[in-house]
Amino acid sequence: MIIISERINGLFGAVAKAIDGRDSRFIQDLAIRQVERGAQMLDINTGPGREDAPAVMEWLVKVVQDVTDLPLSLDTPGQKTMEAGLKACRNKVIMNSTTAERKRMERFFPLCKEYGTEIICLAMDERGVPNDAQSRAEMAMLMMTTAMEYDIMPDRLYLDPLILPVGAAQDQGKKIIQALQLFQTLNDPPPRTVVGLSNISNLTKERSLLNRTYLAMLMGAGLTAAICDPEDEELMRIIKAGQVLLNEKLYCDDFLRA
Ligand code: THG
Repeated sequence: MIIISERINGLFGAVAKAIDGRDSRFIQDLAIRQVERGAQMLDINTGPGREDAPAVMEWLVKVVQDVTDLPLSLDTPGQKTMEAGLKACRNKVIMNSTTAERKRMERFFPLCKEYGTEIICLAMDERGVPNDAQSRAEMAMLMMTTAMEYDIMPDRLYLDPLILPVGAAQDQGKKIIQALQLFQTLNDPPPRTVVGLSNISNLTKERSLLNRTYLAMLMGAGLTAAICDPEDEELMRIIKAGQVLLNEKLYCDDFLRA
C-alpha cells in the first residue's frame, strides 16, 4: 500500500492561509511532517476557488521540492494549473487526474506523454459518477484503451473508483469495493488502483473510525495506493497491520513498533 498524503491542500484553512501569505515555512514544515509520518508521495492541491491557481501550484511544487524528493501527485482538473505544476516539477509526478470525459482525456493524456508522468484515472464522465461497479469498470476500460492510443501503457495508470461520502450515498461503499475488484480483472498484470480515502467520512462525526475501517476493507480488495492523512496514527497502525496480514511486510511480534 502506497501512502499519499492529502494534507497539502488549500481545502484546509491553515493551508489556504499559508498560500495567501506565501508562507513557505509552514508548507515545508507540513511536507516534512508528512514524510516523517510515513507518506511515500504528496498530493498537492491549491484548493477551491482560486483565480491564481497556476501560480499557486507552481509555488507549492517549488516550495515542497526544496525539502523532499518524494513523488508529487498534482491534484487539479485545470489544464493551466496542471501544466504549471508539471513545468516546475523535477520530482517524479503523478497527474491527478483525468476522467473519462473525452475533452479531459484529450488535454491530459498528451501532457502525461510529454512529461513522462503517471496518471490517475477517475471513474466518472460528463454525466457524473456512475452508481454501479460495472459502469465504473467500463469507464476505467475506456480510459485505459484511450491512454494506449497515446502510447501510455496501463502500467502508468492508477484507476480510481471515486469514493463518495457514506452520509450522502450509503449504498456506494460496497459498490466501490466491487469496482476495485473489477478494475483488477481489466488487464494482466492487474492495473494499479488508488482512492481518496477521506471522501468516505466527509461531514460525519467519526471520521477516523470510518476512514480506517474502510481502508482495511479496500486493502483486502487489493488497493494499491490511498490518498489519506498520515498524521492519523490509528489509520497508520491499521495500514501496518494490514500489510503484515497481506504478506507485504514480514511478520514479527513487534511489527507495530517497527
Ligand atoms: N481521488 C483522487 N484525488 C482526490 C480525491 C479522490 N483528491 C482530493 C480528495 N479526493 C482527497 N483529498 C482530501 C483532502 C481533504 C479532505 C478529504 C479528501 C477533507 N478535508 C476536510 C473536510 O473537507 O472536512 C477539511 C477540513 C478543514 O477544513 O480543515 O476531508 O477521491 N484521485
